[in-house]
Amino acid sequence: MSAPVGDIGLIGLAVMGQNLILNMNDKGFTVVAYNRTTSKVDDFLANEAKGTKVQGAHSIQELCAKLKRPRKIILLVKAGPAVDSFIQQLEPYLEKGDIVIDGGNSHYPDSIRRTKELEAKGLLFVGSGVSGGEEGARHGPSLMPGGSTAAWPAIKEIFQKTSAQVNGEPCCDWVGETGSGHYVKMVHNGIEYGDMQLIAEAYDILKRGLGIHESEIADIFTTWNKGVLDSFLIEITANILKFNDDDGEPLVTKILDKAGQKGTGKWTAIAALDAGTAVTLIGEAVFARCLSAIKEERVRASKVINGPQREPFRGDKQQFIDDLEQALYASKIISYTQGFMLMRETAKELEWNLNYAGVAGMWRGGCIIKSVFLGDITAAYEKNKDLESLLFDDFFNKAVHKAQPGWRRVIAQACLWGIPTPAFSTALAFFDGYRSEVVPANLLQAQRDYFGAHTFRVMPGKENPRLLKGRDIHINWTGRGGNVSASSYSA
Ligand code: NBP
Repeated sequence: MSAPVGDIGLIGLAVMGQNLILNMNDKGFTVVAYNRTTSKVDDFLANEAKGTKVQGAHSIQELCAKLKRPRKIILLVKAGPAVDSFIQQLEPYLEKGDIVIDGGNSHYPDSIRRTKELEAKGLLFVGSGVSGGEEGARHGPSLMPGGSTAAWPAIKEIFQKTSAQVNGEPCCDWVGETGSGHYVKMVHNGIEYGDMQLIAEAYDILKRGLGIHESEIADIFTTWNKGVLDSFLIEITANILKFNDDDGEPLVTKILDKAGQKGTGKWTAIAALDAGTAVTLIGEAVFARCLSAIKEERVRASKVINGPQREPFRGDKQQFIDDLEQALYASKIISYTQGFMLMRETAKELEWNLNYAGVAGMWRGGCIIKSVFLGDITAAYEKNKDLESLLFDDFFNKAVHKAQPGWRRVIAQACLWGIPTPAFSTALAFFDGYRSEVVPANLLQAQRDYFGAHTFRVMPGKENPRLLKGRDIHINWTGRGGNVSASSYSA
């Protein structure tokens, strides 16, 4: 057999796989393509890949034989058992130091497991987030690789050349250990849910609150896209709002208000609950989709439950629109603050050394949440890699302070109108909770001790012989209960 020529192999010739192969080919790499249904290999070579350097393989053995060492093989197949099945099929043909990369939307616990299993066999595993859909895969996605750290030098050039570039910098860097690449991709998807929900709430306020027509709202979004909100999602929102149906009506007004979801936002919300981190905005964004999904019930409710009489807006309209821009910006800062808090908490628990500046950099281009704003997050973490929260960074601290008055006015007005703003409101509630030295959890602790003898700790400075510092204290609140505290029952 002739000497191996392939720089990298790719399994899975559906939309993502085919486009990523053509992208890697454009960047000068020789890719060997394989698919379970092997007729798709021939179709691909005869059509989309015609005239390129792409090689085909009709068996796993042939694929492995055609690759230079260490072998690098990307799987772009349906997440789940198909990934494990291919890893199993590959193993007999791989050698020590070869690298298996899963570029699908796998759940991070699977990537943690796969890294451990392959490393135990002398192989390397990378779980890489790939974002940007078909377009990104073809012209430059955001790539978020993590897993066996020893694999990075071998795949770095291919990954960084294939990814999107912003100001000459690749939207790809090493994320960290084991499942961290897929973890970061999951948080990215959750943040995408949050960004989309915030934009939808701004649209609702402009439409139902101020009574502005879609074409004019499109102009507002176009203006916002030139400022701090400059991002792909704001840009496409303006385009969507301008798009009319054949009768001249904005097409968006004819789309059923029932949102779907594939579950990655839900994964993020569940991960946040598991980590005990208040990622409230993504949670609300997921719940807003759930509420949208019960359309028929909402229609029935709308007939029997009244809200406030919606008064026409009598204030300064342009000022309110500027306030709304600031509300959107501040809420977005909170959402990213929460997302990074979650990654930090999980990294601590799983002992990952996450590259936070790199994570924000990877999201700057090639993906749905790409924005100028992410450059500011990169700068914040470059200044201080151990930043506790974005709100401690000077730039973001000033930004939320500036946005605060308008943010509050918008939410207050939306409440008076009866227009729901779950994402805006939860962001402000988090902000007010986060900046509160004292929250009413003292009363919660008292209640827990009263009904369940769960004990509490004394507030610094309030100690006395009954309330001793550093002790779990139980009080006999009623004089009827005993003095024994609980160790298992919790509420
Ligand atoms: P699909 O997710 O539709 O997967 C199609 C590929 O999986 C085909 O190669 C198919 O082989 C293979 N496959 C299936 Br389906 N079941 C299999 C099994 N049991 N054993 C072996 N192979 C199996 O493709 P995609 O939309 O290109 O996405 C690929 C991955 O990238 C997925 O994990 C997806 O979640 C992720 N992703 C997709 C996007 C996007 O915008 N589409 C974006 C980012 C990430 P066959 O041809 O023989 O049926």
